[in-house]
Amino acid sequence: KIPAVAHPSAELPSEIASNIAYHAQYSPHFSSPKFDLEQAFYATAQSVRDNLIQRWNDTYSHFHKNDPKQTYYLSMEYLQGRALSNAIGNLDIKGAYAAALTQLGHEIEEIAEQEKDAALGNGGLGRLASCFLDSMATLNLPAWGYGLRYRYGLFKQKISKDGQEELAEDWLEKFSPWEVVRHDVIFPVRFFGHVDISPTGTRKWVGGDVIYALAYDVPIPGYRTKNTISLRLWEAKVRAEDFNLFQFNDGQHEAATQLHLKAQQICAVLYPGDTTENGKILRLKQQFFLCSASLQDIIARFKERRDRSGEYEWSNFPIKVALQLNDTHPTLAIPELMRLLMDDEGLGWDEALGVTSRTIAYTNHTVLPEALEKWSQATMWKLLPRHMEIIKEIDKIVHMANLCVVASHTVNGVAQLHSDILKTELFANYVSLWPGKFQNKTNGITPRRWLHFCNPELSNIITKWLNSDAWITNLDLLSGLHKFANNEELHVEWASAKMANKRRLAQYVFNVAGVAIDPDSLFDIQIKRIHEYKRQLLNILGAVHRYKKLKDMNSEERKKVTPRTIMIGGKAFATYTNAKRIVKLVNDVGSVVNNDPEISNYLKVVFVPNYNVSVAEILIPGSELSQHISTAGMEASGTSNMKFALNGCLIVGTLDGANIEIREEIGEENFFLFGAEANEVPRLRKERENGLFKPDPRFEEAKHFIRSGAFGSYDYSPLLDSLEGNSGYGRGDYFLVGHDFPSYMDAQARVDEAYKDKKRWLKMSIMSTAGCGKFSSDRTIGQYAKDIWDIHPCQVP
Ligand code: 26R
Repeated sequence: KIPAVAHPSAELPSEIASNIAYHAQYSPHFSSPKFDLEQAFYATAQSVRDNLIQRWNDTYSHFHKNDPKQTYYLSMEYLQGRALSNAIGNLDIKGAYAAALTQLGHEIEEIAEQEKDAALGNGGLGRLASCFLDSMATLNLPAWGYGLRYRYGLFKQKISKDGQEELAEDWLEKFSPWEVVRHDVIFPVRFFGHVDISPTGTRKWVGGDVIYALAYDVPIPGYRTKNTISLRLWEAKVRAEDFNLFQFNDGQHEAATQLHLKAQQICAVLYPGDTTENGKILRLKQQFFLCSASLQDIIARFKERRDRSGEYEWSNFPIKVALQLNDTHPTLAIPELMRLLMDDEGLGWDEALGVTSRTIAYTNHTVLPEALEKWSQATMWKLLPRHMEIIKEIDKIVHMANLCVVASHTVNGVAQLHSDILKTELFANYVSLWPGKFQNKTNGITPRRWLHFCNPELSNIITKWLNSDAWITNLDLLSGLHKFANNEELHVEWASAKMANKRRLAQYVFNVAGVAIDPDSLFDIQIKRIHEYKRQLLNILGAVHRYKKLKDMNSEERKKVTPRTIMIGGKAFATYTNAKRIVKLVNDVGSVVNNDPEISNYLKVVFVPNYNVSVAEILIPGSELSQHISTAGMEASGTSNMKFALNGCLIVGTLDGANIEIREEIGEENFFLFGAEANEVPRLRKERENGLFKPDPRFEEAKHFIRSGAFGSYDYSPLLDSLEGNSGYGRGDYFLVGHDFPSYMDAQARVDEAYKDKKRWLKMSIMSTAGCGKFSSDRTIGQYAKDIWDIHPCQVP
């Protein structure tokens, strides 16, 4: 029997149970009224969503009434992960929901695990956008996210004997309980066509295909505040008028549904392959779709609020609207805003450019040449003829980053070193022109998801020792732990939390990789996109050398070795051949090492499949050492380094990206540093090219061991040759794996020594957490709000 329906924001477990039961009964998503894990998840999520909708509507009304300046964050990627425990946690109602589910015969943890990750992104940039949304909501800032509702998320990674296989990730298979479709929020977006010029000289973009953008909203609750903001995701649609019923009945089914197909393609996947011309056009279509729909929406809201308060002035637009471009992917917002202002609103060029550049700011996330977007003019003239006219007027070639620098008021990098490199290298020519335009905003992470929710054991200990949980929204308070760094009582608690997390992680690894790992061994983790500059190859060569050394020892010598479990996880872009070879190599090394009975007590090498946000939430709390070992100057910031350090994990790393600032904050004695510095890299590359490099014998041994076939018959020579001089596959070891190898091995030896001294290790671990105050995304977003957006909190009472 189903109890009476209670108010959606019920707080009593019995009322919540009744809400959940209501959804299990009346939400028509499943045919039979079972209440198994899956159905219980959907019913629970819908009950939480009801609760959020009230706060969400209140927030929108409050913003609408107060009409503050608002930030719109434009991003092609969001890596939201799971939402249920995050929402319950941010609303601070976990206890009541857990009790309600117990009443209904379920456990909240098990229910939460039913949820599929929303993986509408591929890496750091996407997860940063999601952490930013959490902070914007928590800081009560009038801010929104805009993105695309991809039909399939980032691919699912399967590991077979051939290495990585990609499968479509059907995250919407059984619907998402979080999104709300807004049937009244729909805008036309044009592609192709031509520019008509009237006798008076005004220009109008006409013809081509018109596809509609329909809004799907996802609620983003703040932590311990009523404020709940929106992530608005656009889906591509066609109208009934575009369905040619006559043609269809005439048997021309394809012709009649052509536009439907084009619409479907736009939001099918994130980063469709762009080696073909068709692929490039589709990428540009996606980017323009996001920009055009979002701008129409923003302008509609601006007009609605201006109409209410009297006449609207376009010069007020930048006083009400801040647009942040998450990398160059939404650059087309610049010419689209110009076009809307000039062709639809009748502004002149100078006026339109003034409004545009005062509205838009741009964040750069990479200096890698292959990741800097450049588009062929021919393609752009075809797809967006009017925008090309505008772009040509602003700049001569379609280099997206340059266009952003020219047409924005602020450009920022994402860590101090990266922002410095932008000024001295990538954008050096612009600095003299606009010295005040360039800023640094060191990245951050949300301490809610990345400590409080994913590591409740440690969170409780911190709260107990700080006598308050205020650190959750004021992360600088973690520095209060410094004075307990040598406290033995804290050491016992700290170690036991870590052990609990290690056991959970070991169980997970056994389930997904079938490898039994020892929770008493040192857990060493590297998880991130697989890329040559991130140097997973350095890690695995180090592991191979460690294995070889162990093989050469007798059993007495081995007993003195610190046992290690090396875990590597991450996805390789489907067409990135060397990255896929690295995935296969890690797996092949693991197969041999983990099945070697002599060695198995001292070393395990595990590839953790299908790395994503939820997997990170299990791995990071259980980590003791993590590797952030990019070639100096190449990792713009990195954000998992912050997550690991926050969870008391030590870092072996280079002086790159945010590593530098983390090391500064936690103390150099608590960081295992190695490798060349960014300013040495060009010289070292040159020396390598000129044959002046003398490889360390350990580096030669490790490569030789792989070439000898010790890890199977697969031909790894193309991969290993990339570490050699400039011949054949050789690319002169562009990423300096060879140069940094000896200092990497030395740093790893220091790790082994430090781990033997439990007290010292625990102290370093506590110092890591204590020093992480700076790396809250609340701090980062506070700085964007003040220094770039000029927006202020607008809290729902
Ligand atoms: C369009 C295509 C070429 C493309 C290039 C690069 C698509 C996506 C990317 C992703 C890049 C921009 C990215 O994720 N960068 C990461 O941003 C993080 C957040 O700022 C940084 O921490 C991280 O160092 C950086 O690699």
